[in-house]
Amino acid sequence: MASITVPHSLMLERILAMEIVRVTERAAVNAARLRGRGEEKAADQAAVDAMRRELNKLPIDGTVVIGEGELDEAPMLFIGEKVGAEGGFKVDIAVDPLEGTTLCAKNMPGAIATLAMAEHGTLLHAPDIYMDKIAVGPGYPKGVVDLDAPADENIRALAKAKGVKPSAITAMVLDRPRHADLIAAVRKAGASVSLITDGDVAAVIHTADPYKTGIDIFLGIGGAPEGVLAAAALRCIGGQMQCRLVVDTEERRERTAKMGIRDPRKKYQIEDMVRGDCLFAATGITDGRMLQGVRFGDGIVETQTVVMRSVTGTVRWIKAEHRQLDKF
Ligand code: VTB
Repeated sequence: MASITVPHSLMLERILAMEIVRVTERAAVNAARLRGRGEEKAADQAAVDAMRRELNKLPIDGTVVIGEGELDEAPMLFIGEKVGAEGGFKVDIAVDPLEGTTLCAKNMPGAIATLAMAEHGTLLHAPDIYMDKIAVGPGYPKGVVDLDAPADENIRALAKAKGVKPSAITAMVLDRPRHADLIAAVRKAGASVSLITDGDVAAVIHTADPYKTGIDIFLGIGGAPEGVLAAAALRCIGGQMQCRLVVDTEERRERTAKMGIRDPRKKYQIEDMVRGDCLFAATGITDGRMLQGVRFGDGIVETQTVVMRSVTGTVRWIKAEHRQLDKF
């Protein structure tokens, strides 16, 4: 019989790609039970509890590097927390058990449970501050858009590279007063702006498939932890992303330094935020452009998850019917 030699670490990583689906599924189901109740904290806690429980069943020696905050402010899945069953594969984990707490509390589209996993020491330890971001999908020449270029220039460059007029480009931007000038500039360049109230991890991922999502580019300032998660997804599916932390106060400078970041003005590329191969998973909590939310049926709970693996670039859309969620 022919034997195939696959390194142990690669086999484990391949198995984990399926295992992490269970983690985001459980977090999504728990949060979904609290959809529309106006209780952001309770829904977040429910997602955190489930995610932590499931992570602790995995054969990993994991460290949370992007999590719910520092130890003193987050009781669970805090930055630096160890997760996983003993003696496993050494990994770093970025989690956002409930990305879009407000979306879930108001039962609005786009809340997801998400995580990324990578070899130990390869994920950027981003503080929970703002990050300026620009992202486009795969297939464009490298450097087609630039974080430091004016928005109208980026729109024109992207349109040219896509072979369309700027009017055929749609930019997704978080609906915040801080983006007033940015939104005006994008519109002035002729492009359309699709505003979202929350959920910029999914927004960045949308750029990878403009035909399906209608989104060509993500622009603007969102959370830094969300930036690292989105970078992990783009590392798997392709695309370009540039980011820079917004370190505008002394307090933020200190927190950034505490994370081991020496140059707070650094312009990050995807490879700086996710330095090796990674896994990414997200499960829908409420219905969104990308994922269907959790459906509670008669004895069946349905979830939809996307899971990606950078080693092969495989993207799986997993629709699951859970019949006995309370069993191990
Ligand atoms: C964004 C958004 C997230 O935080 O990253 C945002 O995509 C940034 O913070 O869903 P502000 O709300 O202060 O603008 C979230 O809303 C998550 O909290």
